[in-house]
Amino acid sequence: MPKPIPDYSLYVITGESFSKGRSTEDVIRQAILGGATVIQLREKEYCGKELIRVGKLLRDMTREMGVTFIVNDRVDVAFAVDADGVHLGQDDLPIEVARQILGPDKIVGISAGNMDEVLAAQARGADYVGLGPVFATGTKSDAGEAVGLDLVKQVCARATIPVVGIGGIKANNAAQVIEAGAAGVSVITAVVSADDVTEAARQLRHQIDLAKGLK
Ligand code: TZP
Ligand code: MG
Repeated sequence: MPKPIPDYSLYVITGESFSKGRSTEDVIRQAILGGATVIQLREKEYCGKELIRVGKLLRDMTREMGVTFIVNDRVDVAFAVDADGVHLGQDDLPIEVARQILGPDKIVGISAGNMDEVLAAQARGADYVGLGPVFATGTKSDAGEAVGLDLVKQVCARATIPVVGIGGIKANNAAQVIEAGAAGVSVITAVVSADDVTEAARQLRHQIDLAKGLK
């Protein structure tokens, strides 16, 4: 049986430093209740031990609540906590190596900032690409210039794997990213920094579902 393609509609990434003192566990539970479909553990400051602790918590929670769980950067952590997959950067382990370690049933995604990176990723067997930053963002200091909706459109027209937009996406511009052809939107601050995390996720999900013609 071919590997099922997850619903990438609302892909929420953790960010403890943007979470206003709330625990990642609480924030992510609220995000899932609001309609997040994928959760990614991304905590650049955590040591391995901390990643495993939080990774196990999120693995159990996402499994119970029926959403996909991805670990950023660390193939070893993804393997150890039995995540659904890993999200790689351009300088992380090669896609083929991550696949070898995790096995054929796991998801291997990668960040891309231009058409060449997207085409290379799909040729190497990536399951999806995170394309961005679509809009300007202050969340990732080295994110680079915004790539804009035109590139999202061009990439989505050529890519054969799902494209998830990332960077500066909020409830008021998420629909444009979906209309450009993206399978979903990926956000940090629009959800984890919101005073009401569940409501923020719900509003984003509403815009995404409307843009997909699901509502
Ligand atoms: N990669 C490209 S932009 C970005 C990452 C991790 C940050 C996204 O954060 P926000 O707050 O949704 O703009
Ligand atoms: Mg990375």
